Amino acid sequence: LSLDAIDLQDRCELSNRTGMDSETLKRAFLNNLFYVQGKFPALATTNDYYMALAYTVRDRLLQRWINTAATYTELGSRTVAYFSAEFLMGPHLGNNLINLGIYDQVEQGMAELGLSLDELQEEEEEPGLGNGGLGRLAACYLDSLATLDIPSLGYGIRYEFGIFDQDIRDGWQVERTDKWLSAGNPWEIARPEWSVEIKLGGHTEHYTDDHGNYRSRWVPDQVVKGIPYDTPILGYQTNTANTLRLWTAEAPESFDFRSFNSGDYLGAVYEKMISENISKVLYPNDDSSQGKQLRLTQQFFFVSCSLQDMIRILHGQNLPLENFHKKFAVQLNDTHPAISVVELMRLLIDHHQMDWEQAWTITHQTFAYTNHTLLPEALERWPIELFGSLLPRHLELIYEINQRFLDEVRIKFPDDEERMIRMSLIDESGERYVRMAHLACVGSHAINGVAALHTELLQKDVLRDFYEMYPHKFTNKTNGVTPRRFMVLSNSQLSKLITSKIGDSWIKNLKELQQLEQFVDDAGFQVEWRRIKQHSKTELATYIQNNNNITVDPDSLFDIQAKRFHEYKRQHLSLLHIVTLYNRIKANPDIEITPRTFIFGGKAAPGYFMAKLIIKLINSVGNVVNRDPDVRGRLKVVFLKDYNVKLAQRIYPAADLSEQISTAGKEASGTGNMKFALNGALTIGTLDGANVEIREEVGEENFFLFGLTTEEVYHKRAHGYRSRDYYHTNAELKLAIDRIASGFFSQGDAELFRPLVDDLLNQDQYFLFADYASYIACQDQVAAVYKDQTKWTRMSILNAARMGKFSSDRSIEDYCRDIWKVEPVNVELRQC
Ligand code: B1H
Repeated sequence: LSLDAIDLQDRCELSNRTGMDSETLKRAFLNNLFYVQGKFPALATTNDYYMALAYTVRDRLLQRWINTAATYTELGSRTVAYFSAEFLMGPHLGNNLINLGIYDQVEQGMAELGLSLDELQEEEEEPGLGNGGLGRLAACYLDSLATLDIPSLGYGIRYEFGIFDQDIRDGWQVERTDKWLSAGNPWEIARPEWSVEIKLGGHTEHYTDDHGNYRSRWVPDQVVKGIPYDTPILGYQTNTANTLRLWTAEAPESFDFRSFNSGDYLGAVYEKMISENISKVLYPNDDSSQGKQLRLTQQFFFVSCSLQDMIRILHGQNLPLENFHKKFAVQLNDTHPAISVVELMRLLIDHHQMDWEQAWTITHQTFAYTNHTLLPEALERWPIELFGSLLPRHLELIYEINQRFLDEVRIKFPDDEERMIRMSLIDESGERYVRMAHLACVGSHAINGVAALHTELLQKDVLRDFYEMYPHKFTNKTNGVTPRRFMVLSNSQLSKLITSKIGDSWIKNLKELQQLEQFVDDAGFQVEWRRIKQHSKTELATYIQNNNNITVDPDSLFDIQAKRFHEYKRQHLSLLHIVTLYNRIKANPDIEITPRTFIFGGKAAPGYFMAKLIIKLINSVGNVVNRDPDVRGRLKVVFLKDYNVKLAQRIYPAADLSEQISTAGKEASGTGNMKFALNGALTIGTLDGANVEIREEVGEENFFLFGLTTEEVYHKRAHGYRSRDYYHTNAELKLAIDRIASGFFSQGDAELFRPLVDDLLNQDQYFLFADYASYIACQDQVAAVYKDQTKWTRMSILNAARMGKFSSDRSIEDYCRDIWKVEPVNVELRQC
């Protein structure tokens, strides 16, 4: 017997590892239960069954994965590398079943074995390697890249602890570590043979080489090893399976040896521990940067691993280094991987003896930068001291890049010293900092925002100087979401209804949803649409009963805000609405009111006091409102703990109303807004982020708009905004604030919420008071429309039907065409 003695195809069939019919799948599943889990049914746990099924699915992925890799290697295909510190993938099992096209077979097969596929999916610990929108966007983009057959790699960090698990105790958020790997991860394969070494710290040396050239080298004082773990990313109804490659940090063996020989055993173990800290934990801040050395180390670690890996791939395909930018298009997901620009320069110049000009041409043609935020606190800057002590060679290179860049600025804008100071890669206004956004702009050939309004504001404001310098680099790329996970998988009933009417090609071409418009006045279709929404609401109601022990009425309006907690997102504006409705009932218990269930979900950064206080206030208000007999169950307030991808998939289908109420000019895009509307929720929202485009698409008559515009916010801020004036002139607002301040919701404790109340009365930097009246009036209108179920259903159908633009497939097509210049590559199944 030799390796190629048996025909490869025979080998697959013999081993039952590729067949997709229900009988073969069942047999493979039982095989895996025996040979992988070492269990038989009498002793098997739910986790054993989950693992057996996961391996059954993985075998089917591997066949496609190997074919994909073989195809790309042979063709030397141009490849997108998506660099991101976060990938918020969500559970893999269900999504892979959908993309393989075997969900229904497997569900049936499991049922025949007496198992519930839902329960097995519930068993999967999701990889929460991201905070919120930015990480989830990266995951949606990987799905779309594979679905569109674009050769691509996701590069990031395999955090041992992802985003913390959230518990609620006495109404407060409590964090628990996320041990997502503890039951093993059947979806990844370690590739220790492709490990790379990373240098850190130390100093630089300068010398003249044999050819008389002036050269530099980096003498580090620490070396760590990066080990890649690969996860296949299968596209929908295609053979393309791309790779998500995440790096784990370990101490190199050689390092242990050195200390061993010197007898310092404990020292060696300590070094090992320090090295392994690098990929230990995800920083849990969304939309704000923490200037910690470990964070910069993480960024440099995964970027250097990835670039070295790409050079290995290039060499493996016998391509010269000069072709780096032809082989690879690298997208920088915000500035977290922006150090790439300098690291690639260093690798080309110091390791591969390239001259500066050529290295720079390759580098800036390789990278493109996506900005995700306008918030000043999220713009990354590193103190020069810290930066230089960790990356001494990179600091030298940054000075050089900066000098050449400022020379360019001087030529384009002579005698404009102010501009040079503003644009420098180094902030010298006080303590000196490296400005990562400036580095990303200078080192990239393309710069984009994530919604039309956001890109416009970047050009007018945050990156204005760079826009004036390089107008050709700027484009908008409005975010999108994958309809596979957020419709087909999570809302199967609605998906099946849609498919029964217009066929299933909308799943790959979301614009086709528009065809639903022909059924908008079809009474039978409306009934079905409503029945499915009602079904999803009932399921969520059961979840709430089980998890919160609160009974909610599925006939009430489900008003949902699910996203990270941040003052700019204004969860507390919704709270002011709740308290206002409650006050109306207390003043007049028989008042006519549309029954509502207010549902909140989301995590606060552990160090963000105000966000945590808002969570506490929601729970405190809920405790009072939910129990007050005067309310007669017409209002319910629910905080769903531990909002994550899994829970999001339950929530979107059950929403009637989607709260997208950030202060205008603050939310770069939002993507939850898209998932809600796609699932037939109506939006109440401000003219912020992608809300603007959603409203344009669904029609202003199908969108509940309120609040100040960005310009009005700017204007008010510039002319001295005084929130207290609104408090004194709006009686309902005053009553709501007074109730909170009085301790009414905190058992008489008037201190508890004082920081929040004081901030609103004295600062209110997010303009809640200025938007309050408009918000309440808009909510009253929502309540009135909801009473007309036919009208509401019509609006709901039109929302879903007009969401085609917001598929991540459309976003990815835009990136491919305008930025990456990359074409699809068809993968055929040849072998396994
Ligand atoms: C977004 C972040 C972010 N913008 C820093 N910025 C982080 C910044 O760990 N950090 O240091 C983590 C995340 N996240 C979000 O990106 C925007 O707020 C959303 O509006 C947008 O939809 C999303 C995707 O573009």
